[in-house]
Amino acid sequence: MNMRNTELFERAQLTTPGGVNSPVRAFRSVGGTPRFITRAEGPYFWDADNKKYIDYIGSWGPAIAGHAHPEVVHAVQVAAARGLSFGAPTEGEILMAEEICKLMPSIEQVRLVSSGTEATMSALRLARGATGRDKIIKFEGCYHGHADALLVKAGSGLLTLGNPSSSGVPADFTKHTLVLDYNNPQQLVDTFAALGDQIACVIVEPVAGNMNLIRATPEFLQTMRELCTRHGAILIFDEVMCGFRVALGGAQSIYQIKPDITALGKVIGGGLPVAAFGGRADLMAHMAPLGGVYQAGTLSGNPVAVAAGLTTLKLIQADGFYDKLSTQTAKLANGLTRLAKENNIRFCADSIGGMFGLYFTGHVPDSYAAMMLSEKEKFNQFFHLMLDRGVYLAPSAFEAGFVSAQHDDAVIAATLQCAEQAFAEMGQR
Ligand code: HOZ
Repeated sequence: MNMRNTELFERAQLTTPGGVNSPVRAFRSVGGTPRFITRAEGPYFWDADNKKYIDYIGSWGPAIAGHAHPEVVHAVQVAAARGLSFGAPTEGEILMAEEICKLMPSIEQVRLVSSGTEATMSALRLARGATGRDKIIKFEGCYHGHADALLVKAGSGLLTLGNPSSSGVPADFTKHTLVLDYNNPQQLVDTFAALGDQIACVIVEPVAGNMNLIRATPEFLQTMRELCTRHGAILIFDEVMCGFRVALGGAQSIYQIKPDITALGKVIGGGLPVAAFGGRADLMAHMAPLGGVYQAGTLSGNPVAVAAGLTTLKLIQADGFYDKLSTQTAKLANGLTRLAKENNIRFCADSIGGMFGLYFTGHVPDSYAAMMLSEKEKFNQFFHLMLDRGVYLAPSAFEAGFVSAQHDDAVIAATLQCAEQAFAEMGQR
């Protein structure tokens, strides 16, 4: 049992810090041996010991159509056969930009990059360049990639290590970063009243997915929008995680709020490295080569990655795609809630589109502080009981989960059967 995973993990640690290339994968927060994945198909993946799992991270969001979707794989093969990377423009990049602008009308122009970190980092530079101001506002528990200025009281992998800020970031680099509480509109009002003419931008995950799933209240986002407009600050929605996940038009379509800039990633690459930032054309005109805000990348708009992304964007526009995705995700969240209740476990769950949150608390949390009240040990127990039974949840109590279009009724039922046993065992402890 778990022989080859253990062997690979030991070997990986000799040449890679912590044995992983992204901290949350190390299982530090939940304990145990990370699974080394050998292949994936639809809603499943298999580890190095050939154990099959129902996968609920979907590569942390991108695998919305299911793993190794035949159309995506075919598009990648065709593109790869034509050449892997040119460092010169391609028509695919235009198609991708047109598709993004069509699906998210707040985006009039878009620049493709390779990772969510690049997208948010560049969006920040653009906001500062366009306003000539330095200060930025972010919110506790929101994670916007690992650029220095944003790695303050952040979420995601930092929380699995128990420290929401990173060492190696000079205080001088974050002295312009103001960190406020998520879902606290009054704090925003007060901060803008004091510093409004110095604030370049507010950056927010409109549906947070890096301190587990937490919904913004409409009032919070509306206040933010109004204050940014009134004070000439730029509103950046970081929809790297929730964009094309919670709805076809992203969280901004649900809340009906138009950000000035949006950062995207994950789904738009369909499993390959594509991310983007875009927004108002007058703002995007500040980007080089038109304007003075510099940003560049050898693999930006890579033709193979764009082919995967374009095909995925086509698949998610199929009739009823999001209705089905939301229904399946809600079935999972509701089923888990019911089973936990039957076993007297303090637990609740929430879902939006294909994203879900599991909380070992009495109420669905609405902030980082509320999320911290969740019983982490209970989550860890549940995680391992499910993992043993072949269900792979995010290996951290602070990450959202993801359902794909291939998680049909049979897959959800199999998951709930495992959960029934897991909760029953937890109830007996
Ligand atoms: N930052 C990702 C989760 N929010 C994790 C990325 C990964 O480990 O692949």
